[in-house]
Amino acid sequence: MEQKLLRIQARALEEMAGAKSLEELNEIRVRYLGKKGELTGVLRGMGALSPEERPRIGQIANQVRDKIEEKLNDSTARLKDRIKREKLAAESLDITLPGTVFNLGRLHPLTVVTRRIEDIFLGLGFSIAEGPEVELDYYNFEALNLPKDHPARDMQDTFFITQEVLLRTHTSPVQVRTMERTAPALPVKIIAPGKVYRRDDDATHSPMFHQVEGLAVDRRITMADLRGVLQVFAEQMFGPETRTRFRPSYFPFTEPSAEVDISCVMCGGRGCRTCSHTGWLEILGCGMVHPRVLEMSGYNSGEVTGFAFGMGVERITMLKYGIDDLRLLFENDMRFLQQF
Ligand code: 2NL
Repeated sequence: MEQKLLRIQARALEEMAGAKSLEELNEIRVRYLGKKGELTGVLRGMGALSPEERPRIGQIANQVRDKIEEKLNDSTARLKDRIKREKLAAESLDITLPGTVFNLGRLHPLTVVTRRIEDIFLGLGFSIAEGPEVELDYYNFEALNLPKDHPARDMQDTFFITQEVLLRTHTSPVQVRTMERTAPALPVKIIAPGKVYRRDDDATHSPMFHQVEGLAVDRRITMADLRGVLQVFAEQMFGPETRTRFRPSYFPFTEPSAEVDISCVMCGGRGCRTCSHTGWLEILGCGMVHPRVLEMSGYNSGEVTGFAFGMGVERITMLKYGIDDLRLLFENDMRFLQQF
């Protein structure tokens, strides 16, 4: 009987070693340890043994059962582990790989400054107006008191599409269109930010650049209003210590006209390389809207007045951040852009 038990054990272990699936292992378990299994069969036959033999064979039978059980559990665990590892290896997605690094985007300095300008004028009660970059000669020039033969048209070398269609050289046409739509209602208080185009391309000029123009039309608008608005703008843009000064100038669409300087952002007005030792930096042009411009857009120049101004966003940006070369703003070099 002892021999029989040991042979069963040897055969069970051998079959287990060859098992290739969990199902096979389970079949082996049933075949040896199950209710109708081989080992169970042998144990039933123990009734025929003598009382002296019974405990010894009983002990051997228990050892054989324990051994088979232990090895079965062992094999099952090992097989489960192998199946898991094979499944992982077959997966196309390895979740332990380092993740993809996404670069965070940011706003271009010209966008940052345009938005800052917009915020300041929104705070002063202005609205934002927009219009086409491909314009009619009429809105870009004629309606601004620049007839076809006017020499001041040469001040802004123009990209023409046809005789009457061009790329706007300033955002003034947006303001003309707004006045035309609004007149005779009052007031008009708008800024017009956007791209403008001039046939210029060198170290200090780009054929495409950005402008923000402003316009206020109402009864009794004076140059004092213009002065006050631009002083607030300068302080909010460049700091509360910033001073401004107006110098007489000429634009065909304003009379009188002025150029506005701020005290130098680098030296505070004491004089340095940035301000050519004058203490002042030019930031924009402005004036009182020419009566003919008001009339052409539908306003009675005997009843209403207005002020207007225009600034280059590139110039403001360069002054605000101390950028010394205009071209840096258009090259899209990440080493430059990542500083903002
Ligand atoms: C500059 C000067 C200026 C204006 C723009 C304007 C617009 C209308 C009527 C009258 Cl609709 N004027 N715009 C006035 C004065 C100066 O821009 O140096 N810009 C960069």
